Amino acid sequence: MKQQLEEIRESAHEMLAAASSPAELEALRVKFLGKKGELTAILKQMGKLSAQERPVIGQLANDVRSFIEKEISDRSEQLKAIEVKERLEKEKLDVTMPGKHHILGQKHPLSIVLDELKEIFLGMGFSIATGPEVETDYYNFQALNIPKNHPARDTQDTFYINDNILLRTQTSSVQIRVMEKQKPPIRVIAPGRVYRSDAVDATHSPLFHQIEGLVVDKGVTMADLKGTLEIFAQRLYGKDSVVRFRPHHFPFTEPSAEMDIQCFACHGQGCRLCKGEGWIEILGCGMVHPKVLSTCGIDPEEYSGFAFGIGLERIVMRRFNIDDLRLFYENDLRFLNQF
Ligand code: 2NL
Repeated sequence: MKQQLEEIRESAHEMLAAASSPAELEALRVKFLGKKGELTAILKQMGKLSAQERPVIGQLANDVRSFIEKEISDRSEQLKAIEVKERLEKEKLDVTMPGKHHILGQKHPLSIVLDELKEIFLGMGFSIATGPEVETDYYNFQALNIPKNHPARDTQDTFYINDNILLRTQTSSVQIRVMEKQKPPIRVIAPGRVYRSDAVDATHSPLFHQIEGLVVDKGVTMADLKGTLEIFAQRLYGKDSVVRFRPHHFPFTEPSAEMDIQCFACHGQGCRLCKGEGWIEILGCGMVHPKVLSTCGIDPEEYSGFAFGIGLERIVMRRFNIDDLRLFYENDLRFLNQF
């Protein structure tokens, strides 16, 4: 029996040292110390021993039990320490590593000026309206008093998708949708991309940007148009800016005009910037044609309105002295980083 106990001690020592998980340790505890374990099995045979042998073997059995219990708890501590060490190793973080530097982008020159224009009109009580770039013939042309066969519809200029669907050639279509849905008073601007089938060169692009504006209410007159657009010009180009209105023609406004600003380089004398004219064209405008109002369900006897259209690219080119439109769309960082 003494030898059996020594063997149990020996094999427990070996197996515990090899155990590599808490589950394995628990299995070994049951194997050696459990109710049906090896040590218990020996103790059950103590009755067969003589009175002199019993305390000696009993003492030995207790020693073996304490020995195994201690080995189990030691090994358990060891395994925990190993686990912590492995986790620390895996989650190691070097806080002295240098940070990653991201290259920051910046506003596109078109966006810089567009945001400025929006801010000016928002400050005058306008709201911003948007709409689809793929439009129907009705919203892009018919509702704007541009009938079939009108030269403005020339297939040379318009990207048709089919007989009825096209890429919008101005953002007026957005304002037609506003007038259909909303009762006057209306005060909106419609900024966005527009499309014309132009060959690309320094001053032409099949995609460009426009801001149109529309005001409809009772008693709106040409004086409101002139006052609003003059203040707009002065906010954009400075308090001392001088503007003039020249008669023009658009199918969707009557009367129609173009607004020029006196050249800020030569004050009207004529120079390279204004090509000797003394004046620079800024926008087209006019009183909304009665036919356009009634097409949208607004009674032209009760209401009147004015509208205007501004080409964004030309304004930005003059602002930053950019001589080629293509630079706006090529996304060359050497260009974009200058703004
Ligand atoms: C230009 C001329 C203009 C409008 C756009 C407009 C819109 C509606 C009704 C009437 Cl819904 N008119 N828009 C009016 C006059 C001129 O744009 O040269 N743009 C660059």
